[in-house]
Amino acid sequence: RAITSLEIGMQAPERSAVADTGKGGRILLVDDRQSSYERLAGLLAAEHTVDVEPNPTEALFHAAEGNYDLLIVSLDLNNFDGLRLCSQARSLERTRHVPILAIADPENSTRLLRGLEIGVNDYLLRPIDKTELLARARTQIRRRRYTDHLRDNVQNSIEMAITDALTGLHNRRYMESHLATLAEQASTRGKPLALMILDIDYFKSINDNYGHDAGDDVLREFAVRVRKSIRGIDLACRYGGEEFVIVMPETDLHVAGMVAERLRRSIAGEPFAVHKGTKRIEVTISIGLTTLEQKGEAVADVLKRADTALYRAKHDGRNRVVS
Ligand code: GH3
Ligand code: MG
Ligand code: MG
Ligand code: MG
Repeated sequence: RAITSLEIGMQAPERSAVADTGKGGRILLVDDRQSSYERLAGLLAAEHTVDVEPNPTEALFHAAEGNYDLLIVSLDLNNFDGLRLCSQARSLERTRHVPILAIADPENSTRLLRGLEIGVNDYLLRPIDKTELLARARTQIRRRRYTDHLRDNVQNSIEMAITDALTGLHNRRYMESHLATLAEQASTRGKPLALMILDIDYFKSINDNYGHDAGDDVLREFAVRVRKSIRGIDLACRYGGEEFVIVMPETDLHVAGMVAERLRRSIAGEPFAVHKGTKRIEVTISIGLTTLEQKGEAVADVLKRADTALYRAKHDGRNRVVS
């Protein structure tokens, strides 16, 4: 357990309302010389929350678990190579993005050069000047928050581009970009691949009788039941308005038939709550099911075959699975 700044008698500053100043950060200070870390922690505590860890092996663990904005690492450790700690922090997924500020005695300045090569972001030479320490810490923390923010934005954009907003399932574009890959993998590995198209029966009359919002409720609840029926490696997407596609790798026609039938029953067997649960309506679906027939078969042909099976399911009376 790292020693907290509170334990060495300092007040943790507020985090709120200081976001763009680079203040209010969470700092892990790795230093095993007490006189040094007490002074540094004291200076930093004016603007940040500081945890001190004298044991570098422990420090790596805390850095990975602790969600820090900045690591300050002394390269003058008595019992460990601070550079090694920096390079380990750089190679771990959980600490890769945490900036490192290195501190060294002037006689250890060659280590600083090595540190910069392995990804240390900035450094300070002892004796440490308070203003400079705080300024450099703020700069790194600001940069860290900004790049985190950018990374989150990129993540969100990717997520939005591949997700259907109403149901949270994948969208058609994502399915189409992955189906070919899944089919190729199945072909080269000699494994089966099943694909089904599901279409809600008389969905238009649900909209007509209960309103468009009720229709949306049904689509959302339908997606929940789909998710419960499939495995993590299966790919479920909203293919069109009330039409869905499920791709099941390593699944033959027999097993896929059982999954489809279970799904059909999970829809027909339990009425759907709409209008905030004030009304419950019966819903059924029809499913067209097929598998990849030969190696290298075009996915368009597989989809077409599933669609033909779906058409027959509709024609034969709906609420059924046809393969
Ligand atoms: P079938 O049994 O032959 O499938 O009949 P159906 O009424 O389900 O089929 P049809 O394709 O005629 O109607 C689909 C309807 O789905 C028409 C469209 O207005 C509605 N729809 C499409 N997207 C949405 C949506 O996001 N929300 C709602 N509420 N309705 C939608
Ligand atoms: Mg239709
Ligand atoms: Mg329909
Ligand atoms: Mg339809």
